[in-house]
Order: sequence, then C-alpha cells, then structure tokens
Amino acid sequence: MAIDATQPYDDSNIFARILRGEIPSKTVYDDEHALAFHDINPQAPTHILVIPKGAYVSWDDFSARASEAEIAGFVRAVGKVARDLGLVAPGYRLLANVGRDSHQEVPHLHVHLFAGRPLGPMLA
Ligand code: D5M
Repeated sequence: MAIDATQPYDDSNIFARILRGEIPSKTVYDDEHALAFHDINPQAPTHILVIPKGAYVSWDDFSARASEAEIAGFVRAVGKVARDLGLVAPGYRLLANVGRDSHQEVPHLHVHLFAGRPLGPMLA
C-alpha cells in the first residue's frame, strides 16, 4: 500500500528493521552512511535498493534534515554500488518513489537501481 510521505518517520518500517539487523537482507554495500541490498521482488536482472542509514522518509525529508556528510555519503554510495557492480558501461537506471502518487510502499528513503537488460524508455 502506498504511504503518505508527509508522515513522521516510523521506525517499525521494514528498512529500519533491516538496518537494525532484525530482518536479513542480501547486502551488496555497507558503510557509515548507506546500506545497499537486493530487492526482494526484482524488476530487472539487477535490482538493488540503496538506503541512507538515517531515519528519513523521502528525498525532501532527507534534503531538509540530513547533514552534508550524510547527503554526500549517500550519493557517493549509490555511485560506488554502480561502479563496483560494473554497471557504468552497460548502463543502469535510478528511481526513487515518494508518496502516494508514485506508490512508495516503504517509508524509508530508498533509491532503486535497475540494470542487467535494456530498460527501455523512461516511464513517467
Ligand atoms: O519500493 C519498495 C521496494 O522494497 C519494493 O521493490 C520491494 C522492496 N522490499 C520490501 N521488503 C523488502 C525486503 N525485506 N528486502 C528487500 N526488499 C524489500 P517502493 O519504492 O517503496 O514502492
């Protein structure tokens, strides 16, 4: 079910539980500011989720409240995952859903990274 991204952060969400180690994930990258793991319901041969370690619901929440170090760390982590997985040459797609109309389901900021096949034109 899509969430209302204006709600306060709910630390019982599934990604908060992954960050606390309460639920396993197939981790591909982990550092001070970010965690990346395989999506449980992949929409492409490679489908990774990259999340900041801090408690942020959305891009706008993150950009308003996160420190410069958190923002830089998260953005660098997304790029590092793409490089480390060898995705730069074939190409990849980043996508972040925010709120009801984009059908965001998990109320912890995440970037989807899709790769591994021609992804076609971008869908609005
Ligand atoms: O996408 C939320 C994404 O989170 C969706 O593609 C499934 C994925 N998901 C949900 N639970 C898990 C677990 N436990 N591990 C890995 N991936 C998971 P959204 O942009 O919010 O619609």
